[in-house]
Amino acid sequence: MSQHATEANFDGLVGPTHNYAGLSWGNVASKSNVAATSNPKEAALQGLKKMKLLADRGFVQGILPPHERPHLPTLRKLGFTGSDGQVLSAVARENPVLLAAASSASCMWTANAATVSPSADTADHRVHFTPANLSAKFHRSIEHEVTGRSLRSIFTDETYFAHHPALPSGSHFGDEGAANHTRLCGEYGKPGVELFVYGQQAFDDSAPAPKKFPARQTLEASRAIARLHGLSDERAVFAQQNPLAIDAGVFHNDVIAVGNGNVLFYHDQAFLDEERTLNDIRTRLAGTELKPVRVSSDDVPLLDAVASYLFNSQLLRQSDGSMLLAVPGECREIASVSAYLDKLVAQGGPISAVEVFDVKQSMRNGGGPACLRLRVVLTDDELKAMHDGVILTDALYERLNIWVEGHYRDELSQADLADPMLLDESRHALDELTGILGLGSIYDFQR
Ligand code: SUG
Repeated sequence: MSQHATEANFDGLVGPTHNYAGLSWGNVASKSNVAATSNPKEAALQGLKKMKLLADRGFVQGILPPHERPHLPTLRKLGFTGSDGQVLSAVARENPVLLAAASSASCMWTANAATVSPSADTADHRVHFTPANLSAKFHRSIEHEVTGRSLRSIFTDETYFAHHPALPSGSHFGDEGAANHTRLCGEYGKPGVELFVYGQQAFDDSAPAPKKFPARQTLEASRAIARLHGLSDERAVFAQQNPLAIDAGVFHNDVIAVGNGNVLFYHDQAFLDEERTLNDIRTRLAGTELKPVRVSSDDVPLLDAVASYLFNSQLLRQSDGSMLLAVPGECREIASVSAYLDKLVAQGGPISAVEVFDVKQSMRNGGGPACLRLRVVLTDDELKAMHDGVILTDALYERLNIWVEGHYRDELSQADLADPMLLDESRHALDELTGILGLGSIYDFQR
């Protein structure tokens, strides 16, 4: 028995401490913009505008709130003591990079918030959520607890929703969430195939692995998520990412591939074994024809794909069944990619339209349109059961624009992170936000 279901996108609202700290080795944009001055206000408004444009086109658009940053409880766990102001000045003096890590607004990239399996795929027919442990980077490893709280306060009803804690931390079970997870299907409400892409096998030293940059997702983590979510062998495919792509800056699979419905848009360098990956999907998609849209290196060299974030576009199924590709503005600045996009639309394949979004503030840290959203497929009953205060309406959009204008700075440097006023401003802003979104007390400072 299947029910009508919808794909909802939950975007991370950019937090007041959005900054460029160069924290992500292997993520080219993060490293190349280290110590640039950021504009948190513009970043948040760019994100909201993307959400609004998609909501106006009829897509269900939700919001996940930013986290409390700088995160004083983390700094206290690491031995800093005294008042909040004393903690901030001590860490700024002793280890400014640690202060930046505890201040990162990185939870905005909600493609890394969790892995979500729709109820049509799971053994108990509930929607399953596992926040990603994000073990590969310290600044991201402190996200999963509050992410879990947010998800539980939005998807509370246990009749419909099941929540798991993040996997054990440590590199063996490194898990980066939906950025390495793609669901392919016919109709959203019918059972689909969940493609888990991993960078390396943690317990097998002899298996292929990247040589230069870290592989953040392990096969062992992907398998654990599939087990926890109750996915049978018919519902899950595990494929290794091409190590060469990781070494070229593809730190998540969503920088080189994106799928939706029966369409998989990917670069010829995405997978270690392309043929097997496609075959494994096809055999499980019984009754639904997979439509691969393969981009060759001749059309778009791997480095152009990384620089433009072509594959970090959102692939959205429109009401008439055609696919819209929501690309970052950088795609129109790189000649090979721009020419490819024109060809893509002209050739009359499954992707019929391209729309450009300006998310430059996020892009400078390696986060494109697809990084900024977590997809959750929900049946009509599940949609009714979730907390609707986080769904973007015209009124909420207006309210959040005013909230950003009132609380956010338009300039933030690394030195500013030690300013105790910034901590105060952020806490005030977030306290008001949980009220606006009706989320209850999800932050440590509220407890
Ligand atoms: O984890 N950047 C993020 C970007 C995440 C992009 N997400 C997806 N591809 N789904 C990361 O590397 C940079 C922060 C800094 O350097 O200040 C950062 O965390």
